[in-house]
This record gives sequence, structure tokens and C-alpha cells, in this order.
Amino acid sequence: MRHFTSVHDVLHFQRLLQEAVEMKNNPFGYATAGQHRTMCLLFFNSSLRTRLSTQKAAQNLGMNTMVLNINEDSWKMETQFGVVMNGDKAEHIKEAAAVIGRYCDIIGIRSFPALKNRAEDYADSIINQFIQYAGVPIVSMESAIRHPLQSFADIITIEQYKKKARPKVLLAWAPHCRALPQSVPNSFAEWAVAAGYEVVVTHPEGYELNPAFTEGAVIEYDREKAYRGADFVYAKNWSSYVHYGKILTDDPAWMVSHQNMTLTNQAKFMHCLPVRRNLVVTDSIIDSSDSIVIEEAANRVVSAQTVLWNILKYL
Ligand code: SN0
Repeated sequence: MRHFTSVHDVLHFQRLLQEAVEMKNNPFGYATAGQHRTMCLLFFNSSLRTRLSTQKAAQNLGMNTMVLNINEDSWKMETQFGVVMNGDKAEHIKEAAAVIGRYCDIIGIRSFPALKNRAEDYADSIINQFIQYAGVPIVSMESAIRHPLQSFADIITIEQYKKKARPKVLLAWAPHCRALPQSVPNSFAEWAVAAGYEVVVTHPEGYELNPAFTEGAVIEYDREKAYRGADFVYAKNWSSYVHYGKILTDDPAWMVSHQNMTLTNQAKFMHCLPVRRNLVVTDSIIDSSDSIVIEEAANRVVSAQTVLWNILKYL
């Protein structure tokens, strides 16, 4: 593997899952794979799990890690071309990417969408410019349109808990007080379909995701029908793709609650975290024994380590 930005970078899906199981069972068995190699983790936006789990994964493989919060502890970065740089942005992404590429063997990047201009966000330009100018492998730590390390960890988690070969996996929209990216649901839908699950997506009208990401999934507007018989409920808020970046409703009936979960096949509750309690999910559901959010977060180390190991093999 050269870059890791989506499920499309995975050559052998089932083999990657097997490797993840091996990594999980034997996390220190590959401690020399990244010897004398350095990974830089670049954050344009906040992070807790991604920051810690990716560093831990790199360290388990014997790599050195450097973390940089762009716009906070470094120069503000200009990402547009052809502009007169007479504002507050002192450094252009073109030089920054090339320089970091000389210091590091792998670069991880987190950059959220601005949620203002759909075409600009969906061009995913920050990660793509790093791919173009850094000259080293790039790992998405959530881009404007996808969060593949999260989705891979989600699939590892579902494989761990599933009781049938092809579980019904429900991606359920839930309310939120802020406009959030579509990255997590876009990416989860792609990975869950690639894993061969029965994938159902439910949301209010107007929250349709970009169909390129939900191909192979069933879109079910009838919430009760969608929840019925689900083996996994993957909750997430996202802002509208159609009415780009907008919040269209805050109807609490869409919150993951006992009322919705009782329709399921005693579904496991999943969420990428951070999650806002009693807005996205009730206390009683996230605190129940069917909530697997902590194990899901723990598997972030496994997904990152498996991906980094696959990149290191070809360096
Ligand atoms: C991000 C998102 O893409 O939805 C990161 C998830 C891994 N989540 C948030 O930004 C939540 C922010 C909030 O205010 O709750």
C-alpha cells in the first residue's frame, strides 16, 4: 500500500482483516518494522482518539512520531494557488508538504471540510496536495470526505461481535447542535458495503449522502422499518449534503433511544466518538452492555497499526 485515503486503497480486503486480527493478538510482534522511520501527524483540526491511537500504532511498530498542530503551533497555511499571500497565512502548502516529506517517511493528515462550498470540500484538496507535493505516503486521519482509519476500526469491531455471516448494519442519522462533516458516514458506508454486510442507511429527508458513497446500501426513510432487526446500530450526525452544510432538523425522535433500539435484534450500539449524550444517544443506551463504543475506539490502534505496517512493507 502506498497511500491510505479510502477503502479503494485496499488491495485485499479479507487479507487486511486477517492481518488486523494478528496485529490485535500480537501488537508487539512487528516492533522492528518501522525502525529508523518517522511518522508526522499533522492536525488542521481537533482530535483525541486519532492522535493517540495513531501515535501508539506507529510506536508499536518501532517508528518515531512527531505531532504538529497546523494553525496553532506552526505557521498558518495557505492552501489556494495563485493568491497574493499578504494576509495571516505565512506558509504555502506546497513548500510545507515538500519540507515535511523530507523529514518524515509517512505523513498522517487530519483536515475537516469547511462545509461552505461542496465542490471545494469534495475535491479533498489538502490531502490531495500532500499526496502531490510531499513525495512520501500519506495516511488520512479524517479528510474532508472520509475517515478510513475509523471505518476500518469499525469493521474490525463488527467482525469481532457479529453472530451471523452477514449482519444487518444500520447507519442511523441522529440529531446534533452543530453542522458536522459527512466524512464518517461516507466512509463507513463504503467500508460496510465492501465488507459484504446488509447495509441500511436511515435519515430524515434532505440528509441523503453523496450516492457515490452509499452504492450497495439501502436508503430507508422509515426509521422504524430501518431499525427493525438491525444487528448493529452505527449512529452519527452529519450535516446535509444536498442542502450543503445545513442543519435541517433537530427532531429528538431520531436520537438513539430505548424506543428505537427495542425494534432491533438486540443491536450493538456503535459511534466513532466524541458523542454528545442525550442529543445523539441516551445515557441508558450508551451505558448499556450492548454499547461497544469503547472497544470500537480501542480498535483504532489496530486499524492504524495494520495500515502503517502495510505501508512500511513497501517503503
Ligand atoms: C467529527 C466529525 O467528523 O463528525 C469527528 C469525528 C471523529 N466530530 C465532531 O466534529 C464533533 C464535534 C462536536 O461538537 O460534537
